[in-house]
Amino acid sequence: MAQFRGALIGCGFFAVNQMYGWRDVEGAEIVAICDRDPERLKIVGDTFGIERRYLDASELFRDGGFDFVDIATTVRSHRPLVELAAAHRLPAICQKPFAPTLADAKAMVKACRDAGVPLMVHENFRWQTPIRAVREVLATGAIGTPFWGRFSFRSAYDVFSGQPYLAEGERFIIEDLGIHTLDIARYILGDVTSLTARTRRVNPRIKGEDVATILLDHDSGATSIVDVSYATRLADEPFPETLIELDGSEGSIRLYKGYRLEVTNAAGTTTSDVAPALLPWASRPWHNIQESVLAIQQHWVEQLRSGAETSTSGADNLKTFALVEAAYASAATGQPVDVRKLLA
Ligand code: NAD
Ligand code: 89V
Repeated sequence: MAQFRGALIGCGFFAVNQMYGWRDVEGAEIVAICDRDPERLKIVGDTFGIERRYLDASELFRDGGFDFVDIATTVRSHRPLVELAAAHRLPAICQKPFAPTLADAKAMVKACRDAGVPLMVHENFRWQTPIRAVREVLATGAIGTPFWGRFSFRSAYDVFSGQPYLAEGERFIIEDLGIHTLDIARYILGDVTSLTARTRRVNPRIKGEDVATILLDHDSGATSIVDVSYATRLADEPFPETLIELDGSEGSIRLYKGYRLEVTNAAGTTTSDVAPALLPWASRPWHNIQESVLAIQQHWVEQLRSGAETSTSGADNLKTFALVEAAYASAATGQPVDVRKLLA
């Protein structure tokens, strides 16, 4: 099978998962890496045996010798790096959050479209085993037509120890974590017409909001709630599980903590274990996320080979990113926001 050659830019905290993922993916390998921090470049280069190492992304692109680029840097560099990839007519994967603003994200989609190259946002949460299990049950019609949902991520996990920059931004939980939860809401219940959001900051040691409650109106007529918190101390810490409740015309679905899926309808209640695999390189509690990294990267290779659009293409992710912008706008004004206007 033909092997796609990739270059990875950004060798930080999360990129290590992506590098393990690439090691396991069938049909692709990373042949070059880049980070402006020589220490990170050395750690990742030595760990994964990558000889071609660059401190500067322009030099990496100038030398070439790869078929796609995987951008694993933090958000400020996403637009310039995606535009660099487009300028070199190279397919690109870009980590979430897609961009600092929706205007930047739209420009990135246009740059890749104009260059005729695929762009995928590394929005991996919809690739988690339990999330896919919920969507599969829904697709069987077991609960009829869904009319209400709740997508909930509440935790007191110290996310700042691994990602200290999260404490420093004006925006925190919606942009960093809620973006995943909003994407899951779209993935399960479809696109959104309008939303209303409330936020607050509980932890005084951080700059941005660490609690958000968002009410979504879906195209289908369903209503859902996305609620996220890093200020919720629980007896049994659920990080990084997204819990889901869905009510439909014929029954209900519940995804409980511990990856327990419960489906109730006229036939009764069935319960199943939808826990993710613990990959050899993964560690609890991150294994759910780590498995989804492998899954999304394998999906990228398959779509690259077939020429089909990826599930979380740039164009698709604009609709998730618009929810992030809408949530901040709604929280600031106290008013609902028409999401369709942002996307027009
Ligand atoms: P990090 O700060 O640990 O790593 C980023 C690395 O990129 C750093 O080593 C930095 O030196 C390098 N870098 C930044 N700009 C660069 C540039 N222009 N050229 C070359 N190198 C550059 O950050 P992180 O925690 O690994 O997060 C990276 C991205 O991954 C963020 O966008 C974050 O939101 C995302 N992330 C996603 C998930 C997920 O589940 N999808 C989880 C964690 C982080
Ligand atoms: O997605 C992220 O960037 C991470 C985490 C998975 C912990 O939310 O912050």
